[in-house]
Amino acid sequence: MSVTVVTYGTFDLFHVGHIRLLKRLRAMGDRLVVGLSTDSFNELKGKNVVIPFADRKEILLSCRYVDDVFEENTWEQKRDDLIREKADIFAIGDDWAGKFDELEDIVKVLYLPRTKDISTTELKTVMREINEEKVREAKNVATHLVDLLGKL
Ligand code: C2G
Repeated sequence: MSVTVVTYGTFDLFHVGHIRLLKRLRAMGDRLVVGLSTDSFNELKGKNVVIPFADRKEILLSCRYVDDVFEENTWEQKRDDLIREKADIFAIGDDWAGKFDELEDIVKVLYLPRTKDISTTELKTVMREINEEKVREAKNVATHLVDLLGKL
């Protein structure tokens, strides 16, 4: 009797928090299928994704824990997806705790602890800070050059 697990997410800037969740989900069954948020659905979710859907899908399909990926375009499609995929378990990070309990009549619903100290948002912040530092350095160099030229 094979056990299919289904989860959903954006998985932007793929990081260790994502991989640890997928690893745990895959260990719960024999097949893990991911509903991957499309770029348009991310706009609905209020998320500015860095990596486009096609690349995020390719990355997930390259992950040893993921067996298949389908598009997540709406909030309302989960029930149909779970039936189509013959899911036994719906599982997602506990930042969603309680949000999908209405699916309990067709699948086991689980909320797993998130990995601490890593998120796409934090990665974006670090990248922005690195970029701002580079801009400051470039401005300092430019100012120094102007000073030098002024002395010629
Ligand atoms: N996650 C995690 N630890 C982190 C970051 C993320 O366990 N440090 C988990 C999230 O809890 C989620 C999955 O990784 O289960 C994907 O995270 P996101 O891409 O942020 O997914 P989200 O935008 O929450 O999409 O309809 C459901 C939504 O599509 C879920």
